[in-house]
Amino acid sequence: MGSIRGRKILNSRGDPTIETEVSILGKSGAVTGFGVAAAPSGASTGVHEVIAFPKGGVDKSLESLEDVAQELEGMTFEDLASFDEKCRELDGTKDLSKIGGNTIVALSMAMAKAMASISGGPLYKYLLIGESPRIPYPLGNVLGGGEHAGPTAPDIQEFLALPLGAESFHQAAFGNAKVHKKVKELILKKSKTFTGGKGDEGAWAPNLENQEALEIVAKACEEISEELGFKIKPGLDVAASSLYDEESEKYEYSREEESRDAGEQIDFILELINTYNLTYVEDPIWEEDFKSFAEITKKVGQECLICGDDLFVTNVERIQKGIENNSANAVLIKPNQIGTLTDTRKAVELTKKNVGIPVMSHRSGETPDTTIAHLAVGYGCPIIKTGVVGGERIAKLNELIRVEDELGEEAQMGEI
Ligand code: 2PG
Ligand code: MG
Repeated sequence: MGSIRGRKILNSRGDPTIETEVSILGKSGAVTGFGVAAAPSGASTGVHEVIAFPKGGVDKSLESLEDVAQELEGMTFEDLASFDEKCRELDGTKDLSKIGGNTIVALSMAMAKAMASISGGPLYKYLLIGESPRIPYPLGNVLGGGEHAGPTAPDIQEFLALPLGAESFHQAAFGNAKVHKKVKELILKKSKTFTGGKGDEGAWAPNLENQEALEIVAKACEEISEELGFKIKPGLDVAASSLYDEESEKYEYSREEESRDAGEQIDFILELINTYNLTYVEDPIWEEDFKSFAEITKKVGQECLICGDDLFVTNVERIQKGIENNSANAVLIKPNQIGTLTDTRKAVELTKKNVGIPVMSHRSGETPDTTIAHLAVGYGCPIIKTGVVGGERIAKLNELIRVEDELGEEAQMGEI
């Protein structure tokens, strides 16, 4: 291969992250392939995720990257899997704490792009699983709180819209944008002092209680569904690990000053699903309780997607444990939780075979990098969670509009 370079860039929160460039040289010594990619970062990270950056942060990662670059220079790689394996080997730790999971994921993504550029086709084609690409439905948060917003916002992290009735990605993305606007209108009716503040992912962050917020989002979905003539349904990312207090063994809702034990949390979530006709609930239970997850999944059947994020952290061993317990019927897929695209692909394949729906996802701290848009299409994930508005969010949405446009007649939405 040719050269590897890295640099410290800004993410959407104004924090530093890493961008890497990979070039591949042909036999004549000329550059034949090139790719550049940046790593995202989470605020509500699962404890079982790989370590994003080693002690010393992005600067330390950049130092390690120089050593990695020296090691890899002159080596050739048949495919992305062998490159990813070599990167893991160079780190040498299971949690990638030496080089940093974010550095390795940025390298893996840049290498995939470089290899795709040699093949002459788009990234999703190079990464394709199965016969044909699939366009995902966009799942986007229109209102939010938790770790992504200030202390007076709701405790629940994300109130989401999922336009499952849309016929195309284009229609679906604009549908979500309309719901986002409608939500602001409805918040203003309820909360006269609302300033239009937003959380990390562009969702409105009002001073409202959890159920007031959900009521607004459900109403907005209903009104916009009626206006547009296709179904947009509400969903939630409870991010319950951030609410759970291991000492009291309770979920602490500070907005309503309520504490719920495991049984009460299960009942509360089931009540929300029934009352608001929710189609998607992510992390309703904290990251170590596979059994309570399973109770909810069993009770909702096929009516609602119960998705594990912090529970699974895109890790095949944890997904396997979820399969043994029947914990969920969907898995959130975040490449930087596990470190390489090869590992990400394995998580998607295992999910499709034994769990249900893989949901490709952004992080709350993002850059305009569009890799996950291609991963969703190539890996055939029927849903992508990537926000509704904001430059770093629409970068992915607009890329998917482009892909859908390029595919023309061939464009098929994923199956749910
Ligand atoms: C989540 C994500 C993305 P974070 O919990 O699903 O919305 O948030 O990146 O902060 O983990
Ligand atoms: Mg989540």
